[in-house]
Order: sequence, then structure tokens, then C-alpha cells
Amino acid sequence: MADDRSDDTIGVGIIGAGNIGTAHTANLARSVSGSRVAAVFDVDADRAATVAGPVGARACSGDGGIDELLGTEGVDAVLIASPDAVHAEQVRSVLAAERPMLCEKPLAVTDHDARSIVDAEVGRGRRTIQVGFMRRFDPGYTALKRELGPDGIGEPLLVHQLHTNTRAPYGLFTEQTMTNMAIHELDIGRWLLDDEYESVLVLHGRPGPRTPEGEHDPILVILRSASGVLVQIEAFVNATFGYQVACRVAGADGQAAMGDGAFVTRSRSFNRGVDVPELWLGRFAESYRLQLQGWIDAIRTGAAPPGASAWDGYLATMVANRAIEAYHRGEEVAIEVPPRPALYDPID
Ligand code: ISE
Repeated sequence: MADDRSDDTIGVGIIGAGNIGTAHTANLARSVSGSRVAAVFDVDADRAATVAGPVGARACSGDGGIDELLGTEGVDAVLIASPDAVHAEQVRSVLAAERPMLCEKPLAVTDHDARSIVDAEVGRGRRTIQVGFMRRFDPGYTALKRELGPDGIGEPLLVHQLHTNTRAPYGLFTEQTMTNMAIHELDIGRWLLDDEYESVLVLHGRPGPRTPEGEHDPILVILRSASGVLVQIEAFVNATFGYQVACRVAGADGQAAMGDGAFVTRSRSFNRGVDVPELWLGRFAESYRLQLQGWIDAIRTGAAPPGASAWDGYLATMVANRAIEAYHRGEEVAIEVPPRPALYDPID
């Protein structure tokens, strides 16, 4: 039960009962050991109740915002799965309430907000924020990363990343393509290469037929890393055929590619093919579960959060904003990465 303190499980308060909040709730309640869902907040009271009810959690809504959730007994940690625009403000409240948190990407929409979160965490002297870049836990991406380097394909020279969404349910805004969708690619590129970006250029061609006036889709985001690797991202939001993520790295001694994961290839009636998922929840189901398990285990053992840090979240947001600038200016824009605070030094 939500307020049963007789065990040592971590009680999680979920903020946001939409698609991803619902998926995280089910995972924490059923597939992640050492956790339970203590409370669920949503601005829509019915939605909060629908998600909280089946897992025996308290449903919170109403004028107090997330204060009721933060004040609920047994909320030891918080998972932020609300709309992007309110992440920064909620992260600050959870920091003030001194709870460890997993914040869905993006950490914040603006550089200024993301940086102020980093500064607040540094001021507290302890890492308590993890950002939901779940691909870092994906068996496909982790296998791809192992291929890079002297024992695999040699020095990486070029990275091609492909990312499609079936549709844009809340409207298509090119700036949002950067901060909500392509931001996964920006993060995974840095992580794969262990490198920072130095410049970004955004190209667009003829917009697809479902693109609103003044916006662009698909787009190409082209980055150059500090060590000289080119990273090219194809981001297509209204791709209609389904959800797809793929990555190919060309190295000095070979190439490594990662596609859709282990989907079944079906041969029938003189035809061979695979199903394409509609959404990311299926493609990345195992990554979401592993991400949550790692987060909960770290809280239980007092270890630092194992995934993307607030610093990684800040850099992803900062680079997405330089990409927005490059898109509007129609030219290559320099990316300046400030010195990393010692709090985020890698732990061996
Ligand atoms: C969505 O917002 C996500 O966060 C998914 O992880 C991503 O793959 C998708 O393209 C985004 O639209």
C-alpha cells in the first residue's frame, strides 16, 4: 500500500499521468524491484485517479500543484513526467523538498533554466537529479558503443542518426522538434562519442504536406564534435509510417549500425517484412525499465544517479537551443561548452 512503511522499498511520487507517466507508474509498480508508487499528481484529477487507483497510490491534483504530492507520506523520490514547459519549475520544487528525482527529458526548455538547475544542484553539493535519456540504457545503443574504439571499428569518423515519429499529436513546431525530439539524438551522440559538440548547422528542404506554414519537417541537424567527428541527424516528426530510430557509425576500421531492435521478420505470401511500432514506448520498453531499476537501486544504496546527470541535461538543452539559432539564422553556429563543475566528474 502507498503508506506502508514496513518495508524498505522506495516510494515514488509521479508528476504527470499522461502516456509516459502511466508507463513509468506501471513499470515501478510491477517490473522494478525495490519500488512502489506512493502518489500520482496530474492537473486533471480524473487522470490522476485513473493512474493512481490500480497501484494503490494517492491521487493528487488541484490548486496546490505538486505540493500535495511532495507532502504525501511515503514519497521518498519523485519522477517528473509532465509537459516539457513545466519541468524546470518542478525540478526546483523537488530540489527544495530534498528528494532524489528522475526528470523526463528535457531537463528544461531554455539554457537559462537548465543552467540554473545545475547551479542549484552544485550549490547543494550532491547529485540528486537524473534526466530521462533512457537510450543510455538501451541494449542496442550500449552494444553500439562497445563497437567503437580500438577493439572494434576504430576511431569514429561519422555518425548518421535517423529518428521518425508517426505524427505530431500536439502540433508541429520546428523549435520543439529540437528540444523535445532531436534532443535524444543530441544526447546519445555526445554519450556514444564521449565528446562535446563544437558547431551546429540545420538544413531543411521542401516541407512535407502535413507541415504547418512557417515550420519545417523533416530537417537535418549537422554537428561537428570537438575531435572532428561529423554527426548528422535526420529528424522527421510527421513521418506517418511509424516510429523509427537508427544509428550508423562509420569508423576508421569498419562501421557499426543499430536499427529497430529485435523485431520479428515475418515471411508470408511471397513477402518478407517487419512490423514498425507506432510509438517509442514499445521500441524502448526495456530501456525504460532498466533506467528505472538503475535509478531505484542507486537511491537504495546511496549511490549517485546512474544515468544522464543534470549537467548532461543542461548540455542537451543548450545544444538544442544553438540548433534553434542555427535553424533561424540559416548558418553554422558555434557551440561553447562551459567548464564542467567538479560535481559531475566521472566516477570510476
Ligand atoms: C517523444 O517526446 C519522446 O520523448 C520519445 O522518447 C522520442 O523518441 C519521441 O520522438 C519524442 O517525440
